[in-house]
Amino acid sequence: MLERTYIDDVSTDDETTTIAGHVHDTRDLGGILFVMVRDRTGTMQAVFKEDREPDLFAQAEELDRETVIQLSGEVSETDQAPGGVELVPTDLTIVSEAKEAPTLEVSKDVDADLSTRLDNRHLDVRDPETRAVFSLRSKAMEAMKQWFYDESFEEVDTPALSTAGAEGGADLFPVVYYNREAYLSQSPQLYKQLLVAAGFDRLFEVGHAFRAEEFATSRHVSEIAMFDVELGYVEDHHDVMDVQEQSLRAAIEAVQENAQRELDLLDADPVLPEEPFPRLTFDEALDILEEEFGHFPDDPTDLDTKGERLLGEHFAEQGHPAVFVVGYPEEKFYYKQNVEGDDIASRKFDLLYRGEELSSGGQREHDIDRLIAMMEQQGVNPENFEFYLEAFRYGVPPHGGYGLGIDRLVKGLADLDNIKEAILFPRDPDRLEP
Ligand code: ATP
Ligand code: AMO
Repeated sequence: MLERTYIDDVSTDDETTTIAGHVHDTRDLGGILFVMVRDRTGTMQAVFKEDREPDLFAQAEELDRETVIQLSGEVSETDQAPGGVELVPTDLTIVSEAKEAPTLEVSKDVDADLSTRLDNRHLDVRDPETRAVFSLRSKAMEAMKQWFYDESFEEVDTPALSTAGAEGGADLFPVVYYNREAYLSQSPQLYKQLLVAAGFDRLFEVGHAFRAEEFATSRHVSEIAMFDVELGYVEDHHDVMDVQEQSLRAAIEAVQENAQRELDLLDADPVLPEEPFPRLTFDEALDILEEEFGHFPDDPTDLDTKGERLLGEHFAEQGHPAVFVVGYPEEKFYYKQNVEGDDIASRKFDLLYRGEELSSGGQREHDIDRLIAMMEQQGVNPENFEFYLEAFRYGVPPHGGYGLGIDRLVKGLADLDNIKEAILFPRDPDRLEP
């Protein structure tokens, strides 16, 4: 490996150090040249003085932005450098020269529109603010996964190619699979349940789900990073919400602890109150929308985008960015519905975070007769789901789970306007590259 210390790890206690990274920017004051070097942890100023090191100065004067260099020298404390430290180099190595000026500004505060940024994503992610989104994302996912490992969940991998869609027949991407048609997975839903039926008990999967939806919103994409969870032996959907709430808290706390630099760069502050997330029924949600806002969703069996936003505003005022809405009517066949004694239509919940749906989940129907009846009622042909139903002919623990949109989570944590900013190479109906 090339010798180097990450910029974030350089301290004034070090007399000398070696850093490596891209030339972020240069400033020539005549006889004194400042070179900002950028690595994935931050930027650091290096100062070259003509009278002290004329050869080195001449070499540094030739540096183009985005050239990769390695610098060794003395670490010096100064109020005048961003970060309070600067490097006085004694050695400069050009590792890889930038052959052209970047077509997208990396170092200047020039806002390109999102589409241009995404077209030039390899340059766009060089921008420290954009880069911070992905370092935040990695830290959030690390913490989230760790919570599940600590709670004795196992990580699984289910196929991305299959013959049936879990979320209904529409919105599937067909692919040519040898001599027949297959589909990209919309959700690992059916496999999660098969595994819990088989005794896996507590599992999670970080995977991709594909939805061929026509959309033009700031919170939909065609390829979604999904954090899926399933657990057995639940009493009801509240056990599932507990897991969702606790793991989200752990992820957000870890981000606040370990990603302060990223949050500062993004000017984001994802706080959660100590009190539990409110859990309101679907009917209560509709009542709030009607009474507080005079709003009636067009489809009375679902919350619309505006309804979610208004509920978000309502609860944000009470200090709650995260709210569960429980008991949506007319849901997919796999949710437990019409349970005797329940005052809700189903045991399905959505978690709204900052006024947008972040996850959906609930308790599943584990009785095969009720499951088949539910499929028939919803116009789903049970014969197409034989591989799934088969598992329910043997013992199946009561179970539940949820799917959380990782991209939406990052959008919320980093306070981004558009979900695509949270994805390195997003896919939408008009974008299949880069
Ligand atoms: P599902 O309801 O299938 O779980 P989802 O997880 O994609 O869908 P959202 O998209 O957040 O959830 O659905 C909530 C609301 O978002 C919908 O009631 C609708 O108002 C809006 N919405 C959903 N899909 C689209 C779309 N393709 N274009 C515009 N708005 C949409
Ligand atoms: P659902 O279809 O609600 O549930 O998806 C779960 C979560 O995935 C995210 N999401 C999306 N994000 C971006 N673009 C999209 N087009 C998109 N569609 C969904 C959302 C959503 O809350 N099988 C169930 C989960 C379960 O019950 O376990 C499912 O897939 O954040």
